[in-house]
Amino acid sequence: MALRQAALLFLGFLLLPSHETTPNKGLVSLPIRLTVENELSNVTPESYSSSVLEGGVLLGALRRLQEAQLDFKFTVKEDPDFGVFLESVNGVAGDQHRHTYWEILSENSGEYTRLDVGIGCYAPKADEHIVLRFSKE
Ligand code: B12
Repeated sequence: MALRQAALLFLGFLLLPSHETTPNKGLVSLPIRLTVENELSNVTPESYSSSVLEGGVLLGALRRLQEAQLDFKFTVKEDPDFGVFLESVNGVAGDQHRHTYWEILSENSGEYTRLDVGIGCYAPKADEHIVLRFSKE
């Protein structure tokens, strides 16, 4: 009898989904808002909704959005010291010679704060409004 119970227990354990197959299990998904704007042209700002896992980084939210939304795309490049640099958004790329780049801000009650780390390190809070602004240095 004890052997049967042990066998059933073992079988149950085997059938349990592994961490890899359900990586998000138990983790809370936080909604965030994203606006893409261009300080250097008159293009109307685009607004999107995405989500990030609690404690997850902005890069994850951008990837999720890119997968879900055909009209949002971005590219990054790897910096040896600071990690992930946001290179282009919706086909518009920063250019070192023209001193243009994508600035990353957080907006709250009309106040804009420049993030002090890049998209690979910043962990957005629930309902945070992130602004990607094409700017000149
Ligand atoms: C100049 C500068 C910039 C310039 C770089 C272009 C240029 N014309 O050189 C611009 C304005 C584009 C820039 C942007 C940002 N920056 Co900056 N930047 C600097 C600064 C003051 C000097 C870098 C430099 O010239 N080094 C000398 C050259 C010879 O070395 P380098 O290795 O080639 O430098 C490159 C990297 O520093 C890279 N770079 C610059 N900033 C950032 C930020 C991130 C996240 C990454 C991955 C790479 C990166 O660009 C440089 C040129 O290619 C440093 C502070 C410092 N004293 O190092 C901050 C610094 C690197 N930046 C920082 C930040 C946070 C940002 C932004 C995220 C700010 C924002 N909220 O928008 C953005 C990046 C946004 C994005 N698109 O991903 C932080 C990074 C902190 C961190 N741990 O992630 C630093 C350390 C400033 C700080 N807060 O103390 N930055």
